[in-house]
Amino acid sequence: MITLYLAGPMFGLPDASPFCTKADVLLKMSGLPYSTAPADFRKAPKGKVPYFDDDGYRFGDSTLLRFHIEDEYGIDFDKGLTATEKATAWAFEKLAEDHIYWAIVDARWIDKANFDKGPRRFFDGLPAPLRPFVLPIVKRAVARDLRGQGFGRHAKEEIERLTARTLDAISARIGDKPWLMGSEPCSADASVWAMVTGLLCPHFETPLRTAAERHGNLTSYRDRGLARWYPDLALS
Ligand SMILES: N[C@@H](CCC(=O)N[C@@H](CS)C(=O)NCC(=O)O)C(=O)O
Repeated sequence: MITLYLAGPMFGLPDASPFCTKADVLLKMSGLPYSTAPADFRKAPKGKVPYFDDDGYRFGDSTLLRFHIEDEYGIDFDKGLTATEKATAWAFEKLAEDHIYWAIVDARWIDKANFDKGPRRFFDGLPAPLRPFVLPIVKRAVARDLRGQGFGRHAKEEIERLTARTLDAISARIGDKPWLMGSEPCSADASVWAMVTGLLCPHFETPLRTAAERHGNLTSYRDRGLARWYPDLALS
């Protein structure tokens, strides 16, 4: 049986990490039995969350989880999609992961007010005397990753413009359909939904959250996924 190692629910979200949410949604979509456990970064095969164990086979990366479920359990997340539709779904998934994810990281880690009510809480479990040493190290590592990805080199307005264009594209792709590619969720919805829901999180004030809220079909997409996968979660 698969065990999914997660960051855990926080900020009114299914998980503090959109990639953990994506993995959890993929497993819910698969219908396979699975269990969840708190992640320990020191044990993460790739130093990131989520990571997984399937009867002793440990691996990391949410997309590799999808491949593992498809290969080992014969589940087709994209059943009924044409090759062109699958290509479109894949491109939207990777677009969300390259733009929305990093816009979330920027908004939560670099903006001081959001950091104080958000990621700073990840360190609450550390002994207080250690926090002044550990926090700056981790913040520097996140800023370095943002720079490596590219968003960390942009002005705020540039990040907002790039990501707003991505939100426009996702909104246009969904249109008046319930899901990205049609009447049922496909593999890409696990990721796009997790990213959109993370960006729309009411706990954080960001211009991009406001931009996303202007798209009525993105907020109803968020609500549709919550009702389907997390009916007990009150987003606050
Ligand atoms: N490609 C990975 C990305 C996972 C990822 O970036 N996870 C973040 C949390 S949302 C993380 O563990 N960051 C810690 C780090 O980069 O050191 C996946 O799809 O699982």
